[in-house]
Amino acid sequence: MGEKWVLMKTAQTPTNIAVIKYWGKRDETLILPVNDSISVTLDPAHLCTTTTVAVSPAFQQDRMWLNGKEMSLSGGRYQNCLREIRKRAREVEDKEKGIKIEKKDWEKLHLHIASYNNFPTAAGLASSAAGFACLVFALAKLMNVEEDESQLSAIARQGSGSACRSLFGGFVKWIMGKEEDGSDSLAVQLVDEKHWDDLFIIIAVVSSRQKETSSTSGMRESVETSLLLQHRAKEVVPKRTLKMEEAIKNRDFASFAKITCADSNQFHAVCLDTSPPIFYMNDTSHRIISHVEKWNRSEESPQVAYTFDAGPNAVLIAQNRKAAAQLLQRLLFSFPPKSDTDLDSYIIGDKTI
Ligand code: 2P0
Repeated sequence: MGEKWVLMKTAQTPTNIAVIKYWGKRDETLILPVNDSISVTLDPAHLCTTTTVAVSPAFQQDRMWLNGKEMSLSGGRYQNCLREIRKRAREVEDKEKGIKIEKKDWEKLHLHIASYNNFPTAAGLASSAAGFACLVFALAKLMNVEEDESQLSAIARQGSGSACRSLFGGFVKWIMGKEEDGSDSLAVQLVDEKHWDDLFIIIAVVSSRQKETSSTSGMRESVETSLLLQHRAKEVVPKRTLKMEEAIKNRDFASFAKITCADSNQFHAVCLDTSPPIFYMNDTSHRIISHVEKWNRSEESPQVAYTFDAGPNAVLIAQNRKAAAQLLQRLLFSFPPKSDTDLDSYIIGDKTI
């Protein structure tokens, strides 16, 4: 091998929004959850991470830049992902460039990684989900890894739990698994993105500031102190997951909305049941919930589902385009952006208003 070449691959991965939430680990190092979760992957054009990975004999060490700023790769999560993917690297040949990397070369070659998010990092918009999924997928392409998306999801999971669900489009289930080594804790696609394509998602960015309690430490405290979490993981989620799968399969929006809202509310109840309590939602988030609940009750069947992750931003899933237009009209009237309602903006498809 000469010293002058660089081989690169780029991947783009959308974020996902859980409709049955993951909250709590049974193994912190392997990132094994206490319950199954289900999510919807957003359209790849929006809220996504783009990652370019490069390899060259000229690189002296592994390095990574996030949104143009260099960051450390020394953390266990990055190291675990890099180790697992390197283990599976195979021979790569680019005849045009005259490059041949043998399987054994990957151990001594270093990587440069450049990653961009097109949405606020760590504001409860699941940036780590898209980030680790994209990193693992891009590296798998670069290193000619044979494993399928589900097997790759078990590697992405070791970067960030929710990342395993971003390897697929459509609706995705993260099966918690039973094995101690985590080999069966992986994501599977329930239905693809075409199955229910009239759903319309609007995100109300209540605040784009960084959240105070990270998901990782928040869920650790919940596992240690919340009795509600135990009940949720053992009794509630197993039944709810089956009902949600049924609702998704049948495109039954009424049932889908009911379960989605209930699960978001229970996740935030677990946060309140944690000692000391964790407050991810704020007054504006609560007012959005009241507004949607009131509207849904005034109609024959629910028009919109809401769900909130580890932050105050509302993810609103409308039944169809017409419901989304009505929702937007209502939101803009009651929660105008950049006003004293403390709401930053709305993200609708590829537009921010
Ligand atoms: C989810 N969240 O299912 C839940 C709902 C936030 C609320 O997954 O420690 O960033 O990296 O595994 O994946 C956020 O947790 O946590 C999350 P780690 P992650 O989407």
